[in-house]
Amino acid sequence: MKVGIACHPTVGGSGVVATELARALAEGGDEVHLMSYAVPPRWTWAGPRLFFHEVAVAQYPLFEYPPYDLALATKMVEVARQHRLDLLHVHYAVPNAVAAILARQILAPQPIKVITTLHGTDITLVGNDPSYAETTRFGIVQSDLVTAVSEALKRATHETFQIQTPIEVVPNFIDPRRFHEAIERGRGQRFGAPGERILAHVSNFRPVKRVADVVSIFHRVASEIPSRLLLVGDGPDLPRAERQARELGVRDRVDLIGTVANIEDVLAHVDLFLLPSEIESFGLAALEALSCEVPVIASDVGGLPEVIRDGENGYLRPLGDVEGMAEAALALLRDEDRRRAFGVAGRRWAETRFSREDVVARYRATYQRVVGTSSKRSAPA
Ligand code: GMT
Repeated sequence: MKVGIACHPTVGGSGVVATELARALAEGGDEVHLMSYAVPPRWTWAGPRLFFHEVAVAQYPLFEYPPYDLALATKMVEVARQHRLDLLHVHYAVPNAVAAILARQILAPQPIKVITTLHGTDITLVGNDPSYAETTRFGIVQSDLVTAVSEALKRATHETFQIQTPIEVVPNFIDPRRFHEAIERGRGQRFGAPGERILAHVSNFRPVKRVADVVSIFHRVASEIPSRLLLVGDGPDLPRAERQARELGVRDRVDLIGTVANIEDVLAHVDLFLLPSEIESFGLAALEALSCEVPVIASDVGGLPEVIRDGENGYLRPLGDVEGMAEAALALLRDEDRRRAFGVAGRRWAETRFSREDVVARYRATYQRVVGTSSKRSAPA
């Protein structure tokens, strides 16, 4: 199969999933052309069937906002014509789905299918904004097939847009080998002083992640047991988190790691992962923590209960329940046998439910199914 994949190259799970999927498909024999305005963070060369096409956005003094969606659609047309693509698989509906529908229209009569994978904020925060809602809805209903990364996101999409479009749930995935190797590499080494417990949070530090809750939970934990907090990633709320840590008197126990490509090598040294998000359609960062045998304390929202099993590999607490999350964290950190058992259970769960092999096979099956059907080109919205 010849597949074009479009994604956002910024730090965020959707770009990670698109890049990892591109690599897995290419390794499995498909020809994959990834399109974006920059190389995504986890991009590595994976052999002769994997290509990157940069979407160049022409600047002109007339444009205060250069039209990226048009440049992307143009690139899709160009790549699809040159390489005779069978389908375009876009990750994150805004604006990638509409760009793909436009490309499909321009390419006619050359047949090409459009699959849109919804990731979360493209529905819950951005796509439902009045300035994007109608075009997001159009992109979804006009796609030949739509997938969502969780049941919760599927429900949210149907409710938000009041549509009946069938949506297939294909979850995010991890490559168990990567995490297994990192655990092995990390054995016998530790961050911090002897006896210190290590908590971590990985995100793009946007308001939806509630980083203030992360720092408050850590402050509460650190007041009872020696511990450190690793803040991994970057984003607008990171300076505020740093300020909060200083005000609470724990700044010297908070390490800012920045954005890293080999997240598994950090997680391999972590005792507990915190994800108290406001909304989270899936929580790829939580899945990566579980894969490294790190239990997760998170808010009971969105798709997180589909990834974290309360009382088995972590704890879910109501949104904003900082005290409850701190108590849960302390309970695990004070009981090393239970923490380890949660860690082992988490990794087993991640490997059986979210393994790269199974999930990529599901995507491949959807490709084969959709390429064999007639296009939605003129379907009513
Ligand atoms: O978290 C974000 O705001 C970024 C967004 C993205 O582009 O990656 O994340 C969403 O997609 C991830 C990959 O499917 C999911 O794991 C995240 O849960 C989801 N974020 C939210 O729903 C807030």
